[in-house]
Amino acid sequence: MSEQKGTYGAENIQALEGLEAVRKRPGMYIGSTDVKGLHHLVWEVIDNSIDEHLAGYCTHIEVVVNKDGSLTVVDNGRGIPVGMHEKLQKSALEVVMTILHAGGKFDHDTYKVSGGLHGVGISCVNALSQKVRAEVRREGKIWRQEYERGKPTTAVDAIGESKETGTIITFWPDPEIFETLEFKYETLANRLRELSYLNSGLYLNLRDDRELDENGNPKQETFFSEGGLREFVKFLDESRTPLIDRPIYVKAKEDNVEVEVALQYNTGYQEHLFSFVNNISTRDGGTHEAGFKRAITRIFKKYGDDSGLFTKAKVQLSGEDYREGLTAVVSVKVPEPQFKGQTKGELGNSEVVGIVSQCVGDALAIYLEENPSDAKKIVEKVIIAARARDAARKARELVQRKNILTGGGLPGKLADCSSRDPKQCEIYLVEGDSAGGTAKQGRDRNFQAILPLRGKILNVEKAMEHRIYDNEEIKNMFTALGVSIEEKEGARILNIDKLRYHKIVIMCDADIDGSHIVTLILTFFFRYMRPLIENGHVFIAAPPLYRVSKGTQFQYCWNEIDRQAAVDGYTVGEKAANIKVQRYKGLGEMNAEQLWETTMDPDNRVFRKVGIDDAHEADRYFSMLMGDEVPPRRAFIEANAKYARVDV
Ligand code: 0RA
Repeated sequence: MSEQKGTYGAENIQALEGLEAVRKRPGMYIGSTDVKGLHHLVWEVIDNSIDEHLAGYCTHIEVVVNKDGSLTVVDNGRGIPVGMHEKLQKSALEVVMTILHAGGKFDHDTYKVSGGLHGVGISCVNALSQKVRAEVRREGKIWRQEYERGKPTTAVDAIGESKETGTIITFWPDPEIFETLEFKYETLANRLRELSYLNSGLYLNLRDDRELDENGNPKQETFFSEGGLREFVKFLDESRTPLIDRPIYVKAKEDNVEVEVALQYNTGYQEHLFSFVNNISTRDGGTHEAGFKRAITRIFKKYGDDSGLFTKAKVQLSGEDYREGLTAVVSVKVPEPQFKGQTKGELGNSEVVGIVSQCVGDALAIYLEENPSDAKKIVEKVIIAARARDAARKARELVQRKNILTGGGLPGKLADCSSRDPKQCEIYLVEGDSAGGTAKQGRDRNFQAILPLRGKILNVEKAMEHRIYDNEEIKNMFTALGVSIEEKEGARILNIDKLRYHKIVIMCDADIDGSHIVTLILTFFFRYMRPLIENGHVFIAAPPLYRVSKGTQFQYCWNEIDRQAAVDGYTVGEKAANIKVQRYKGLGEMNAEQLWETTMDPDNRVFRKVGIDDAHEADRYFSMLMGDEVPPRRAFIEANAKYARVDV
């Protein structure tokens, strides 16, 4: 624990606005009222506890999902102040809980770095909950107050004595506000894991009391990291082969900006860069990422030039080449972060570029000095990357030029649709020529195109880029979709201006092999056509698993529960006679009409929309699935549930 920082009492908290606004426009404060918004409430409460940790007063945080659907966050921080707020003549606890923006960020002694994107204050959680209970251990006592939809229903009562300090917040999210009230264990676990890496030394415990195992114990996990970002990078690269023994680690502070970075090179070809500002993921990067990239290029370029390795290699280098096979996490703590961009996922503070570049550059230079063999390995890899990029560009240009020469000809295997309005058009990427044939017969040719893909497409996670453009199936996808890769200042950009179909549907068998092919195709999209996923163009078709029939009546079923219900429905009295349950293993078992009815007809079909909800989780999964190690892959495919089911 750090030194005592002068106590922060009730007088530091100012009042700003009321809570009605939050209930009227919840989206403005927490983004949305869906499952994402629901979890935003949790992040908000945890952020406050994390602030206590950052201030040096909190070592343990526990999150409990309660049986009754409420959620509790317990911390051993200082406890929310309970003294009288002079101006408002109310307990500070009541002020913090019921007045918007009345956090603790009002004088400059209080160094609050968490929040930022969240940062709407715990009062928002109160406003959007049908009930909240706050329990504070402080000044020798246990204090409690309760609220309903943001309004106190009790006084701040002293209900007992305690020598400890800390805060316990329990909230029941309001069904009038949220579309769903169900907290997701995996979502909570992923965030707590991330927070443990970002805040080394902090214990984060998660317990789910809704579900008990066969011994009657709740599901629970503790997240704790001694090594912080170093361990984060190892976790991300779990299924890759490292180039150097251990991650390079940087920690420094300049002008009140804390910079922490860990980086590792692996034998692969992808760049995996994750950045955070005040513990919040910045998906779209920003000035801290820019500073990091600048340092990487500057330091390795100098090393390559000074050592003569670059002159000898005679290659043109670009910034990207320095980051091939690089996995890095950049975490900065900035006192007053400015978030930019539509989703506020980008850091805007311009002073941060120079600070990060300087801190990382200095540390890297020393590292390379002290570890010359690592330096050489990395620079040699950079040279290989530059050569490969050159080869990839040539291969790509060849494919793209050929297209132009043949009049932009579409692949011979494509059965195109007649509509030319991309908004209405759909393309089905179908595994195998035989299922492709059935789909061609079954489709509505006005707006549905079929592109059969032969067997397993290339595993792009393991292949070098130029090999990808040699692959027939991949070339077909580029030309059929009408998208192309362009290079701007050394960076590859996917041009989707001429996208020919706004729905791209992956249609594979509903078995393990089928889901393997789905993941292969998705890996390809994730790596090379990510904007199509980001813009919501990619879907996975879900063929039914069963056809339950009795006489001329029949029903398609997508899961076990429906199958059972269908069988029950056809069971007269105790008699289940003449009920036939057909299990569909592959698309090939359906005729054209059945395929249309169940999987392609917009009125009946079920699609899963592919999204990048949690970029680095997805990234890790893809690497795990397609990387060097096999065992984690199967487990994932079998548990495969990363994609939300939607009806389209
Ligand atoms: C305002 C001021 C101080 C702490 C907090 C709020 C606080 C809020 C939460 C929410 C969950 N856990 C929390 N822990 C603390 C500073 C207190 C001081 O100076 O003693």
